[in-house]
Amino acid sequence: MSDCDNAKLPIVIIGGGGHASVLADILLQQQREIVAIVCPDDINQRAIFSGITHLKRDADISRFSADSVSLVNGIGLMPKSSFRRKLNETFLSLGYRFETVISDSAIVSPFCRLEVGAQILPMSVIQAGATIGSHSIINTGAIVEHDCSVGSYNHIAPRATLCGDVETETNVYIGANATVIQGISVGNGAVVGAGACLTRDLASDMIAYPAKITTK
Ligand code: JB3
Repeated sequence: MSDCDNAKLPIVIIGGGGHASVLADILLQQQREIVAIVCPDDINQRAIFSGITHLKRDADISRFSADSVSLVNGIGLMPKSSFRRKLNETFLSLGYRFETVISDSAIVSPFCRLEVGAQILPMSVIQAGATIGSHSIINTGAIVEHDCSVGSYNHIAPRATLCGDVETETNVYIGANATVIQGISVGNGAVVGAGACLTRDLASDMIAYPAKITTK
């Protein structure tokens, strides 16, 4: 099912905002050791991080050797943003590995494939035959139906639904509560707006907006 190795290394989380807090919550419930949160800003207002060492610079990650920790990128991927990917590529080039995070409440078919660094958040569903590309986020309550192929560095936002056989390329953003009907392809860097219903293929870098509802 997963490309991740099962060595339970201590975790370093990059980022200290909302997405990082959700990932920390999943990992702490799974009794994983989080040895540091790396974030330039104050994290004291988030109780979930209390007691965890706070490092302020990404360069501080080098205090841990690449083979002694597993990294979790806690910076969320927003439309057209490449920051999350750049950070990953920097640390991958230094020999670090990224943890595949799977919430205990997600429903993940044993017949799907999760590539390394994927983040599968609470109550999401990944059905048989689906593939989730490396470093993609399947956010809370999202549904990836049978035989979908989600590319790398995607964000499938909360409660979005990919019906069967949908294919997304790299760096795709599917907004909250959007629906992509069966068999549709979504190109690199494309965005499906929150609440939209995509019924035809979407080319690279295009944006699909939700239909406007007009009332008299
Ligand atoms: O849609 C949902 C459910 N969640 C969104 C998530 C996927 O993406 C959420 O609503 C946010 O819009 C976004 O969450 P994220 O990335 O956690 O955003 P924010 O809460 O603004 O936190 C960003 C964190 O990254 C902050 O703690 C920043 O200090 C930190 N940060 C910024 N630049 C950095 C850097 N951290 C590191 N390590 N290095 C940086 O260069």
